[in-house]
Amino acid sequence: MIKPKLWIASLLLAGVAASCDNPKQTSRVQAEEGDNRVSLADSVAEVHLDRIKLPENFRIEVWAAGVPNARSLAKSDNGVVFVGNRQGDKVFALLDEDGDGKADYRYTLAEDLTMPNGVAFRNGDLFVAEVNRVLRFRNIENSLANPNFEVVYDQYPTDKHHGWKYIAFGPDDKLYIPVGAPCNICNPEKEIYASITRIDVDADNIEPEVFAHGVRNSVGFDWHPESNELWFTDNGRDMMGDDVPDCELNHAPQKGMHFGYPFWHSGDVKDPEFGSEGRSKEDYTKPKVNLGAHVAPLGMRFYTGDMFPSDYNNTIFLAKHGSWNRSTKVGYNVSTVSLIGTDQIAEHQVFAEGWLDDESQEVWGRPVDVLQLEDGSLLVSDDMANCIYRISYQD
Ligand SMILES: [Ca+2]
Ligand SMILES: [Ca+2]
Repeated sequence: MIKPKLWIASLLLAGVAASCDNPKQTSRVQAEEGDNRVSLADSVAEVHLDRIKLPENFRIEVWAAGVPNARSLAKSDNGVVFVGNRQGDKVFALLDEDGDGKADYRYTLAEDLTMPNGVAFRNGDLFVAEVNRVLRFRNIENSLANPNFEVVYDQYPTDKHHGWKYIAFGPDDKLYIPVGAPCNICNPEKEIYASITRIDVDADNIEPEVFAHGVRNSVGFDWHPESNELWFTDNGRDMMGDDVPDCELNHAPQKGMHFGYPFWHSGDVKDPEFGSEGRSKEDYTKPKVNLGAHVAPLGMRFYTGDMFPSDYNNTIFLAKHGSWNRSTKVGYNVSTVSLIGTDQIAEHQVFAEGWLDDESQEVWGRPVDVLQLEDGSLLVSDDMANCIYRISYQD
């Protein structure tokens, strides 16, 4: 009989051996040929990676070039990466078949969709959110070359203003779907606007339930790995000047909280048009972090991988897409927010920057979403440079 200690040691050895054979993210899905498949072998991204500044021992490479308007990211259990579009009309699947840390194939899963920005994967199925519809691609890993979808729900508002959606499954197995305010600033009558909703995708009669109120336009969220509580980014209103109000990182530990829009912004900025219609600022939930005005925080995820130094455990990585209406551009980076425990903020800082040249104001790329691969490296999508980066760490 093997002694327990030896038994554990042999398990560990087996783990090490497996990770040596397979040092990077390998997709365990076969790259079937199909009319909707293109090879990415010769795709080149117009990027300036030499300008990207990262903390010591981190490295950035292009993981996939030739991904038009690459927006939200999701990953299947077996390593297929899905990519949504906002300005485009397509949804893509990317496959790194040989596991060398670069995607080899791109499948177009659907086209002629309306702002299919949101992607989420659960139990073998891919879910895609357009402006008013949620689509389901069953058994997607085995149907990349001949994908089919069914419409799960099509009764979300059709407003395109802030109508593109980020989606993700919560710990409660419900699909969380924001509905942005259909304007820069307004107080819509219908409760569903300026909210984060959730639906049970398997219900017979789907009825969105409002989970969080007073959210202007969230395009990124995740649940803390230990508390299982929701954290989300929110984009602040425009036309109040260069520095007001801040975009937000919020924490919603339970259903029914109100985050201030359209009455209060970034905790204590009273809206000049709608502020007097609301209650006092204490009656609304303040942001956990004011992220800066006009930085446009989009995708965010908690880091749970083994590759980065342990300081990064449960740290939030968030993509700042960058300003469009500020006299001097800001954002255009990937930032981190580290926590003490599960709900106190330790630090908010820039992690990767260089897509914007502060001096010349030249911009060559815009981070949109972040996604951790199985090996602990981090993908970052860029809808301007039409590519996906991979950030890795080595001592
Ligand atoms: Ca590859
Ligand atoms: Ca708010």
